[in-house]
Amino acid sequence: MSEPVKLLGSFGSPFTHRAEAALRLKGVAYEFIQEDLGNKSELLLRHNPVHKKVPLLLHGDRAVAESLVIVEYVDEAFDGPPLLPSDPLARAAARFWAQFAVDRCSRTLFKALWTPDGEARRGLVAETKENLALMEARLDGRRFFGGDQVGYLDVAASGLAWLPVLEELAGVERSMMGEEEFPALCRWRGEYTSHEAVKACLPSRDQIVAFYAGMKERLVLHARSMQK
Ligand SMILES: N[C@@H](CCC(=O)N[C@@H](CS)C(=O)NCC(=O)O)C(=O)O
Repeated sequence: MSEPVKLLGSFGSPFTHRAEAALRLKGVAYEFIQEDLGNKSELLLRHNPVHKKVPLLLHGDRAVAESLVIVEYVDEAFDGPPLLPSDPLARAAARFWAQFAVDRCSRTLFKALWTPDGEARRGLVAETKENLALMEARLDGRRFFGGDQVGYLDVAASGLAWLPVLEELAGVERSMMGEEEFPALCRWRGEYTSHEAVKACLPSRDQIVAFYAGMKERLVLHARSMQK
C-alpha cells in the first residue's frame, strides 16, 4: 500500500499552491491540512523546525519543506506526467528561470505592491516590469513555459496568476502586468488558471483576500523597512 501523503498549508498562500498544484498535476491523492499560521501546529513545528513555515509535505513519516523543493520531490517520487523536462540542459534552464521568478521577479513585485506611491515605488515598478518582460520573452509563443503541458516553471511562477487580486487589495490602479504590455503573460495566466488540475486547488478571490487582508498592515511596514 502506498504511504499517505499529507500537505500542511494555508489556502491563499502562493507557496502552498505550488506544492498542491504539483500533487494535483501528478495525480497524487493527498490530505490537505489547513495550518493556523497564528497558532502553528505541533506537527508543523516538529517537521519544519528550521523555517516553521508552510507548505510542508509529509510522505509517510518523511517530511519535505520549501515549496520548490516539494515540487521537485513530488515530481521524482511519484508517477504521472513529468513536471521538469528530462533533458539536463532544459532542466537546468527551468530551475534557473524558477529561481529568477521567485528571487527576483516575485520579490520586487511584492515590494512594489505594498510600497506607497512615490519615487521608491516608481523604481520598483520599473524593475518589476523589466523582470516581467524577461518572463514574457521566456514564454516565446508557447502555451506554458515548458511547452504544451503545465510544468515546473509554471508552478514556480504561479504567484503571478493572482496578481490582479493582490493589486486590488493593495489599491493599485494600473496593473503592473497589463494586457497591452504583457500579452503573452496574461494569456499564460488564463491558461494556467483554467487548467483542470490547477483549477481544483486555486484559491478563490475571497480566500486570497482573506489570506492577505490580515497581513496588509504588516506587508506595508515590511516594504517600508526594506527601503531604509
Ligand atoms: N520559501 C518558503 C516560503 C514559505 C512561506 O513564506 N510560507 C508562509 C505562508 S505564505 C508561512 O508559513 N508563514 C508563516 C511565518 O512566517 O511564520 C517556500 O517557498 O515554501
